[in-house]
Amino acid sequence: MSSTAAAPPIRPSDYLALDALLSDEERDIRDTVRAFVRDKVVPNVGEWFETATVPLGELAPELGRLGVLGMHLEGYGCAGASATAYGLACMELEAGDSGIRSLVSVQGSLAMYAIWRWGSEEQKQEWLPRMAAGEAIGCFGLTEPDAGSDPGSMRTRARRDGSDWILHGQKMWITNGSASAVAVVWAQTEEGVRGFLVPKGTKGFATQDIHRKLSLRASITSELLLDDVRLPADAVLPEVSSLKGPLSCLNEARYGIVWGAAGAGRACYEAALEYALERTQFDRPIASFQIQQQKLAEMVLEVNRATLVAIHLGRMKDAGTLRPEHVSLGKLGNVNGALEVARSARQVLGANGVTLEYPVIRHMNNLESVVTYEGTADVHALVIGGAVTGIQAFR
Ligand code: TGC
Ligand code: FAD
Repeated sequence: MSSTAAAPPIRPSDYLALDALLSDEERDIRDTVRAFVRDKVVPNVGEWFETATVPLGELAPELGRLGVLGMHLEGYGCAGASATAYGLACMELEAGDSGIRSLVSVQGSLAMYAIWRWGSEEQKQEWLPRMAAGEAIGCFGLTEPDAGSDPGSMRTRARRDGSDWILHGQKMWITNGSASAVAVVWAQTEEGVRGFLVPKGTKGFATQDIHRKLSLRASITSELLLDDVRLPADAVLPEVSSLKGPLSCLNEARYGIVWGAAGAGRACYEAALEYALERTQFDRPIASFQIQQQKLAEMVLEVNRATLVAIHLGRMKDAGTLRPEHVSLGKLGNVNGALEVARSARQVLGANGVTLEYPVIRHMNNLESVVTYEGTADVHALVIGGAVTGIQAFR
């Protein structure tokens, strides 16, 4: 190996020089979202988390103007960006807070994607432009009190009544629920699982927020109560009548989480590195102690590993070769990895690590939801196990 110029120094913020794997356009998009998060999210999110509020009325239109709502969808006011660009946006949003990435994921990858992929032209025209602009918020109702990992056991039912539908049941743990202008609700019917668009204010439809969460506090989580809700024939998503409908949306959102978790992990690593260099004990910065350096080495390793996986899956998605089993590997590895980084970073910060003055414990607590929603770590392990053994172990 010969070299004429000195190698550039390692950059702690980009150890493996992964920036070089991105195009100029991708870096521009990433930097734009990063600046938004730095200016609008980071200064406020500690307070939102503490008070369990999030100013969705202001944030959603701002995110719409930023172009990240339904960013990877084509037409209807959506940006039509590549999967990799969308992933980079998710990474930056979640480096701010998982709740903000959740808002964007649920809006774009779950509610909007369901309409975009399985809706009628009229439904798309009615909802997608307003949702892309952040003028209408959407939610995605799949989980129920007794049907979480096994959505096929859902009890919410819809039956035909003349040309109308009557929808009855309950959905649980629904992000953005009470703030939504439209709920995408999945229900059993005689024809299989179907999706229904339920506008806010429809008679018989109510929401109730879930309180006392110690995770994802800068995010609204609600129950949806559907008491014989009468809906017109055109409320049903016409193009799907099986569990494939909601599961196809989950593939999109889980893909965003692969990137988002890498962002949350990065934020924790950067906070720990900065703190370790500044904090002095025994007359030396704690970064000079081997035990702390080992923690930082493992953090930077994990953040770079997760980012590489995300970029690879992004390239596969853009090439049309990404499969749900690949997404499961990314979600399982990157969320578990981010949790390890967050827990280790929290220790580096000592007592300061338990306060909201620093981002670490907020990320750590958020990631406890991220590891559970969109398929628990166990569910994704079983998807991967099924793929490598050929034996399905869910039942
Ligand atoms: P199974 O019998 O295997 O399949 C039923 C039908 O679905 C199709 N299918 C898929 N289609 C698209 N993508 C996938 N990943 C798919 N997996 C299966 C399959 O081909 C079949 O189609 P058809 O037409 O033949 O009927 O389904 P199963 O009942 O055995 O379930 C498999 C399992 C366990 C993997 C699935 O149920 C699952 O993923 N469970 C986890 C549930 C989950 O992730 N819920 C998330 C709710 S939403 C949420 O958490 C939002 S959080 C907020 C945020 O994102 O920020
Ligand atoms: P369960 O399915 O009851 O699982 C309990 C435990 O059993 C887990 O450890 C699980 O891994 C394990 N387990 C289950 N089945 C198996 C098996 N076959 N083999 C081995 N272990 C198994 N849902 C929505 O529809 N829309 C939303 O917007 C939404 N937002 C959410 C926001 C937050 C903050 C949270 C926390 C959840 C949200 N969810 C949402 C719900 C989420 O998707 C579910 O919590 C998740 O799918 C798991 O379901 P569960 O909580 O009922 O756990």
